Amino acid sequence: MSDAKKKSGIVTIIGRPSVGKSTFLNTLSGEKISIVSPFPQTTRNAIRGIINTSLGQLVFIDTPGYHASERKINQSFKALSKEQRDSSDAIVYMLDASREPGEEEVLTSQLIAPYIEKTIIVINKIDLAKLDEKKNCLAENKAYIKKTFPQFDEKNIIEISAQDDTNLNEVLKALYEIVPEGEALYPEEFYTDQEVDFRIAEIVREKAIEMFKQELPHAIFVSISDMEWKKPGKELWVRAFLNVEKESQKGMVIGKGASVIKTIRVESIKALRKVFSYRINLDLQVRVNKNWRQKDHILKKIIY
Ligand SMILES: Nc1nc2c(ncn2[C@@H]2O[C@H](COP(=O)(O)OP(=O)(O)OP(=O)(O)O)[C@@H](O)[C@H]2O)c(=O)[nH]1
Ligand SMILES: [Mg+2]
Repeated sequence: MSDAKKKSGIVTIIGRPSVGKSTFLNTLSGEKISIVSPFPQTTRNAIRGIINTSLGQLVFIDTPGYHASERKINQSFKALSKEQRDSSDAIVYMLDASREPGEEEVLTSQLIAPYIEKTIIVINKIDLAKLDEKKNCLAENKAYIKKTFPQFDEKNIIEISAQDDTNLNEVLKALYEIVPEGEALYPEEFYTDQEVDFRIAEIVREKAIEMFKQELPHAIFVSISDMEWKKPGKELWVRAFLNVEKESQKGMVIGKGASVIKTIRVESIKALRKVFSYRINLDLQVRVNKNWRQKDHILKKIIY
C-alpha cells in the first residue's frame, strides 16, 4: 500500500468516570500515557496518545470522565470533553460492563449523540462481566445502547477488556474505517506529545492518589516549580509541590514522621524510572492552596 492510501485522524475517547478510558489508551500504546486509579475523575486533561499501525496513524485523546455536577471543576471538565468531541474525526464512546447505565450514562450518550455517525461504541471490563455474576451488567448496557441508538450498526459495538487487551485490535480496525485518508500527524517515534513537567506531575499525582481514599484524591494537584539538568541527558532535578486544599489534608499527606510523603516520593521515582531514559532527582513538598478547586486561575492553569 502506498503512503497516500494511509489513514490518519483524531479519536476522542468519551465515557463516564472510571469506565477505563485511560487504561484503554495505555494498553493500546503499551506505554504509560495517562494515569489510572480506582477513583473517578482521575484524568483532568485532554491527553494525547499516538498509535501507529500499517493502516496509518490514530491520535487518541483521553478525556476526563463525563460527570453530572455543577461544581466549577466539573464544568471545566465538561467543557474540555465537548471541545475535544467537536474537533475529532472519530469518537470512542466507552461504557462499563460492570456498572448499570444510570443517569450519568444518559448525559454521556447525549454528549456523543450528534456525532453518532463517526462513533464506535465499546463496552469495557467484559473480564468482570464474565467472572462475576453480580457485576454482570453487560446485558443492561447492550439494551441501553439499543434503546438509545436503535439505528446503530451492531458491528460497531465492541465488547472489550482494556485491562486484558481483549478486542482492542477490533476497535482500531473499526476506527480506520471512519478516519479519512491522510498523512501522519506526528512522526512515528512519538507516542505522546506531553511535556516532561506535565508527565512528572501526573505520575506523582497517581502515586499520591494510591495512598488515599475518598476525598483526598480529588483535593490534590501537583505543580512543578523548578527543573534543572544536573547531568545533561542523564539526571534531571525536579522540585514538585503536592497541593492540597486544607491544613488538615497537609498533615495526612505528610504522615507520621513524614512516612506518607516519603512513600509517595519513592513510588514516584520508581514509576518515573520506567517512563524516562534519564534519572529524576525529585524534591517533593506539600503545600496548602486553599480551596483551589474554586479558583478560576488555578483551574485554567491545570485543566487543558
Ligand atoms: N477489570 C477491569 N478493570 C479495568 C478495566 N479497564 C480499567 N479498569 C480499572 O478501572 C479503574 C478506572 O480505570 P481508568 O482507566 O482510570 O478509568 P477512566 O475512565 O480513565 O477514569 P477517569 O479518568 O476518572 O474518567 C481502574 O481501577 C482500572 O484498573 C478492564 O478492562 N477490566
Ligand atoms: Mg482517565
